[in-house]
Amino acid sequence: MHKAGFVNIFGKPNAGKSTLLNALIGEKLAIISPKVQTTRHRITGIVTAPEYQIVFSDTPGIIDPKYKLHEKMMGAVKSALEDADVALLIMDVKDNVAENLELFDSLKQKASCILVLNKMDVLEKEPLAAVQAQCEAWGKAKVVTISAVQKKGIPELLNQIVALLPESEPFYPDDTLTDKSTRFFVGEMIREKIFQLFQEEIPYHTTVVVTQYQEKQTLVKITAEIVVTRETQKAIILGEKGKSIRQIGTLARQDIEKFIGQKVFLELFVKVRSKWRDNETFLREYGY
Ligand code: GDP
Ligand code: K
Ligand code: MG
Repeated sequence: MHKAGFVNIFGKPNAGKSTLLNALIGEKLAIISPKVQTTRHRITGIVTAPEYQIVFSDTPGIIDPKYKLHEKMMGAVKSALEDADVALLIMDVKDNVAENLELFDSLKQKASCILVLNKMDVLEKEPLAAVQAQCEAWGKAKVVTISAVQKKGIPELLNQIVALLPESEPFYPDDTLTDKSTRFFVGEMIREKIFQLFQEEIPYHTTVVVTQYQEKQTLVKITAEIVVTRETQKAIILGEKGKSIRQIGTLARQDIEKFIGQKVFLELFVKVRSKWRDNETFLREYGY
């Protein structure tokens, strides 16, 4: 009997959803940062074994929308809520348990749920046992404790997921890793560097568009635009004598080369589009 299904990851910002997706897939598909709202899309990663296929989706953290981009982000969460066969409800073990359980209750998820307690590496044994007991008492999901960063508890989590999967033929050919394009991941890797290098509002006013992706004989030539909302932000992204944008370029290029397994020539430009986060046309053009 072959099993297959959609397994979607939900939780508060910074619970470790994207880190978990990468740990489950064994590849860095989703970008990670200590900042909230790093993930803006629903990102799919596919695990295929002889007996099963799991189509995982990482989702943006659940928030109250403040601008149109936020609405699109919560739209991605909603679609994932609707098509889940199994929902992974993930929380940081150090976060307020009651608050998380209340959030999970509010999702009114009809699929089978697994409550994933993440970041076990940051808690001592006894407080961790107390959190586990509180979550077991909730009674609405199996509880699995993991460390996504240290890849602890992942095989056990996979076993629990497979046990809940419906009987089905696979949805994708067995060598498929994701449904997003290489261009998409290239843009995300550049965006990740901006989340990691810049403070305060800059990352939240920024998006990245890959405008050229050309495979040459010995390398791939990539051009991308970093879009911001103000001239002052452009100046900060560029940095003194272009120092900051060179740093973004160097770090992003290393990640992209690792991802596609080829040498990369990366050219970056900065563009000001004052209201892109609230403009339907720009949002669509930028892939939201
Ligand atoms: P998301 O917003 O839910 O997608 O969370 P991320 O995957 O982007 O992670 C948010 C932060 O938590 C990052 O700084 C991660 O490195 C960190 N993090 C994720 N998983 C773990 C874990 O198992 N242990 C610890 N100590 N940190 C983690
Ligand atoms: K994050
Ligand atoms: Mg994320």
